[in-house]
Amino acid sequence: MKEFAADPSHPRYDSLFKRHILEEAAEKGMLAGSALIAHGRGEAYDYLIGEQTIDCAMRATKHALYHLKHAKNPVISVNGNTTALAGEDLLKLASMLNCPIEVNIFYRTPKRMQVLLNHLEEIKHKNGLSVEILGASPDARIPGLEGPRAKCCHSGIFSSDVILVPLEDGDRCEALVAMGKTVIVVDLNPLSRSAKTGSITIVDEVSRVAKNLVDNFEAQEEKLDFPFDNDINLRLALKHINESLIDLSSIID
Ligand code: PTJ
Repeated sequence: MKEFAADPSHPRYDSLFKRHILEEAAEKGMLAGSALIAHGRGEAYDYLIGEQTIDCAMRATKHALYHLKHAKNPVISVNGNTTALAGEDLLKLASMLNCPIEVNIFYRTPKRMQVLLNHLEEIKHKNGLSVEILGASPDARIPGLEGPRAKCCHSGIFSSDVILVPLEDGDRCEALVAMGKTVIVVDLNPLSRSAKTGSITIVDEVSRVAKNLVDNFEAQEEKLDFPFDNDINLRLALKHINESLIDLSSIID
């Protein structure tokens, strides 16, 4: 990794570090042209959320983990931003779940696909993990979508019953739900179409979510004794944002 100038004592260190990771990923050709714009939108919401995992996000994370652990064919789908920010923890999660990870990008080019697949292979070997990394040879299509964004792998996304798909496009999210899958979305924007369409939406930053999923994997209770309603959970995230805006405005004279 190239030298990163900010000191860990800097109050915005975490945020600056994520930007640094994405700048490097962009230089390697991992990201879509609009990836940094998407990240900036996420950053704005994260600022309002307080750059922390809020209670409703942890509740959604625990439900997501429960569904992933009890799935017949779970799969983790990753795009450019997700691979750069959370690739390592999501590979660890795939290894724990014994499921494949599939590179599936919205702005698909053969070159980006190859760079992302190589990046994941490198992390996999560095960590000594045994995970099937899919995406190189798509052999199925997501019904209801046109063009290259419909491409997927039959043994991965197509056949999955539960899919973890962070930072997903609204159309594709709808198409995956229409296939009857439990679709676990990660999106800092509780108002996005994906957030509203997903079966379980985790309103949290993707690298925090990936770490929480790995850290809670062993401790996860076998039965969840509280019900989960995605609409209610999204309203709780918006309520948190509203309340923090009121708190923030009270400190300005
Ligand atoms: O790699 P590709 O080709 O699949 O493209 C990936 C992007 C993200 C560029 C593409 O899917 C895209 O344009 O996404 P959108 O429609 O801008 O949506 C991205 C959503 O993710 C927005 O609602 C952001 O608020 C949210 N977001 C951005 N960064 C993060 C995030 N959510 C969680 N963690 C983040 N780090």
